[in-house]
Amino acid sequence: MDIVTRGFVGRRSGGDPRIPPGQYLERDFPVLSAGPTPVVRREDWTLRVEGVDGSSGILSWADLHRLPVEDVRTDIHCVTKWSKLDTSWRGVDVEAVLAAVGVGTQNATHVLVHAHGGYTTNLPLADLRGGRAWIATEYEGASLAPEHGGPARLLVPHLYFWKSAKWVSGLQLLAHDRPGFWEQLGYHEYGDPWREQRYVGD
Ligand SMILES: Nc1nc2c(c(=O)[nH]1)N[C@H]1C(S)=C(S)[C@@H](COP(=O)(O)O)O[C@H]1N2
Ligand SMILES: [Mo]
Repeated sequence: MDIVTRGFVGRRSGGDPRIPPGQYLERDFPVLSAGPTPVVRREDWTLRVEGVDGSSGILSWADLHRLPVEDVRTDIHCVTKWSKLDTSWRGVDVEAVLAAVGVGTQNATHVLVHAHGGYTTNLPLADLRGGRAWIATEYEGASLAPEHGGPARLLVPHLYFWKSAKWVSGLQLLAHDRPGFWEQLGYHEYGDPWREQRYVGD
């Protein structure tokens, strides 16, 4: 029964194998924010990385732009069931950010990501490493719009999009997992769209 249902959804979305189970193809770019769009000027933007031992380092907008930038073409998947294919971004690999701030990652297993406005989300440190996560500052060739997280957001496209914190302000390294905003409200601690990990227990 499960297989029949998924097959049907697959045909409805054009049968594109890049659309995960239960998702549909979206051509617009919906805005999903749990609160108002905070006004964060580039010159005020900072990213604070805090280690398990309390050590910390801060990156300014200028610091971020001294790091190598990458162009990323990727699909994104929101837990509210839209997926968008072939989106293009420009950003800095989180791996390069961690190396630049020089905060030790030993003993860290997870990260609580912080954003201006108070939003948080958690994920394993490993998912921010290995060229799979970026601090994104451009979308489709233009500065990232404020409602989509400008001046800078996290981009972790292999997980549901709620993990990609807009207006990112901090990466807090943790020795134990700790739930973020949606995770405290019953959303999955990991959120793999290919395994439909929408809610706790999925
Ligand atoms: N700071 C912050 N980041 C956030 C959110 C939010 O409410 N606040 N919403 C999340 C959710 S649920 C999704 S689907 C995406 C939406 O990004 P978009 O508005 O650019 O489509 O941002 C994620 N990052
Ligand atoms: Mo979402």
